[in-house]
Amino acid sequence: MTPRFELHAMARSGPSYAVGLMLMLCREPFDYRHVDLYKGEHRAPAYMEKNRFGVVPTLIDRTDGHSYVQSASILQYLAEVLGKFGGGDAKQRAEAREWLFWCWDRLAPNLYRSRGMRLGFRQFSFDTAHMYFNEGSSALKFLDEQLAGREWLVGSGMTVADIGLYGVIAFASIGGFDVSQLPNVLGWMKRIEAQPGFAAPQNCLPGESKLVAAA
Ligand SMILES: N[C@@H](CCC(=O)N[C@@H](CS)C(=O)NCC(=O)O)C(=O)O
Repeated sequence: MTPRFELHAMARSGPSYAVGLMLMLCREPFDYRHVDLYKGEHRAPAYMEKNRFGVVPTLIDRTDGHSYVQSASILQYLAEVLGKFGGGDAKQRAEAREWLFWCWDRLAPNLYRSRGMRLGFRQFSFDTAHMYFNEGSSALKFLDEQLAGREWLVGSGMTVADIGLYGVIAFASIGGFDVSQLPNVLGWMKRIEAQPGFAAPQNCLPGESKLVAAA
């Protein structure tokens, strides 16, 4: 059977991973289309028609063919239409959104820029690199404090807030961040990793296009 969703993404991209992980945790099969950023496929007119921002990921819902973009928004869309990991009520859904907004404000840019520099994709002056690293470290420390005495970021179960932030933090070590020094973050990560359907980045999205990548 043709799966409902088609994910256009790249395996080593954190926001792509977060959406792939959500689909796996929801046990939702999806077709996977590899977008080769190195070849500039994300800037090709056909792709830009699906994603005006020219970035991965893009999720197509074949119910009506609409393209959904921006990983945090995609996670919330999936939570809504699949009825999973959205939060128990309107307040919890708002809280999950707050964490996702915070993630793309304070956490993800600092972690990804530090990672991009280490991998040689981005070049920054010493001071700028230092600023991204310090701000990323402060965001992780804040998260560790917020998780003290809590199992999940929102309410008493896993939500898209946990999945979205996990997708970013799973790549933190490549940026030079040491989460082993953050006991509450570490425990929270282990709880996510223990969920049925969980897949680590290397097992979640393939390096090439694949039909029905998840079952
Ligand atoms: N906020 C966006 C970030 C997407 C993003 O920056 N993706 C990167 C890969 S990790 C990308 O496509 N970069 C290509 C570019 O910026 O040209 C999301 O969450 O979807």
